[in-house]
Amino acid sequence: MGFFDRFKKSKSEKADDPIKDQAEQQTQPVVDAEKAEATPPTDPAPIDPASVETEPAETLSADPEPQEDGGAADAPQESPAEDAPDDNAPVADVEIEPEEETAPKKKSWFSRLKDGLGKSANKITSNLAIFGKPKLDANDLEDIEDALIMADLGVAAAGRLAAGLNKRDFPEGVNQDTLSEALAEEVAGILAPVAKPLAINPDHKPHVVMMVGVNGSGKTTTAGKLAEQWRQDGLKVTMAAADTFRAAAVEQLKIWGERTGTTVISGEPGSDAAAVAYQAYEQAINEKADVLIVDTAGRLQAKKELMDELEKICRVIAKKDDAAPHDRVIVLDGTVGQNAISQVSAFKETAGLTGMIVTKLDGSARGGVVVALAEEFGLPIHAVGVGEGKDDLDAFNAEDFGRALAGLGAKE
Ligand SMILES: Nc1nc2c(ncn2[C@@H]2O[C@H](COP(=O)(O)OP(=O)(O)OP(=O)(O)O)[C@@H](O)[C@H]2O)c(=O)[nH]1
Ligand SMILES: [Mg+2]
Repeated sequence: MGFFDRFKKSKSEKADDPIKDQAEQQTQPVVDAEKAEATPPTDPAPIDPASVETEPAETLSADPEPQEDGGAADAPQESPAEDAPDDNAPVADVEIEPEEETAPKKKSWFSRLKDGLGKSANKITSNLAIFGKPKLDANDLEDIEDALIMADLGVAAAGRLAAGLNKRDFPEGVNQDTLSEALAEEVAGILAPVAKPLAINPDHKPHVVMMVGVNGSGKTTTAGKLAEQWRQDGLKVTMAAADTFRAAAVEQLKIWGERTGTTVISGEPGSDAAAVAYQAYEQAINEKADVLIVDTAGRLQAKKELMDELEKICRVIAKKDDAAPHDRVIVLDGTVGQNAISQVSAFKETAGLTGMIVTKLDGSARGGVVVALAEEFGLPIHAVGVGEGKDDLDAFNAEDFGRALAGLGAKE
């Protein structure tokens, strides 16, 4: 059973469980770096055993080394995109599904994706009111292209989609339905080559997945969601808290570790992120973990020294296995629109990205950017996030996305 099917199945069985409530739930022990059999890396400064965290991080409330990019941490939800438009749905305003007691049944994955992309779909379909024509003319095509650009699909993809529509016959004439169906198919055609689930290679023990991205894009939450998914697959998952800038980041990952039954390895806030990642890798190897997820700190793509740190993490991890980190996944906030393009460009250069995950598509008016990303980079899109719960991540499905973006129902 594939990622998508499995999630469809599991979603109907499970209720949402926002992380905010998790702190109150019973906790499971978390393994600290202290327990790792540490062979300090030669490249980064080795972790001083005395600095390795032995106490719960609640005492460490201040940022030992505040992030220069202003990404600090207390406001991770804020979009870093300066050009984000007013119609962005702030995370705080996103309606979270009610708890189990009040939610008799969770919506299907497709309905949630369709709801999430509803604003983008409206932007497109409200501009496609073409009725009763036998075929599309040049003006129609121009209007369609404009509507797609306004819905964040980007100039290149919009042009390609309009050209694709231009080549089509409409035996039943052009109307809202036939045009939406055709558009959904054209969009799916662009997305299909990049819709690739994040596959764990069993020959890698562990398979190392590094999460990167700008502040607040959803890295830690997505790490937790992936841990849950892989744990459900029967894999042994370890997570490394390589966001050492702030104590709250470590705590946040530990909560995800508790709620997903996953080991979390952390160093002391302020310690060298590369050293923590290396030590976690060693421990994961020793414990025969199947997957190691390395959660890194958010960083603005323009800050060179912070981007250099990512290179260092990769370099140090590669000392154990040339091919590691095996996946370097950028997590993108789906509400930032075209800014996602420049984020991918910068991180691709520094971290050698292997794939993307787009979050916060619930309530984003800018989900069309996923098509622009596919057209621009051709990098795999592994999954999309539509909520804060541990089950709110699913494999990226080109056909579903195309239909939801065109405002259509699921394919029968
Ligand atoms: N609505 C919604 N919220 C999400 C989604 N993914 C993450 N969030 C929320 O976005 C906020 C930021 O998520 P984090 O996972 O902390 O982001 P991050 O990239 O780790 O942030 P930094 O470590 O500060 O860079 C949190 O409030 C998450 O609950 C999603 O798919 N939908
Ligand atoms: Mg984080």
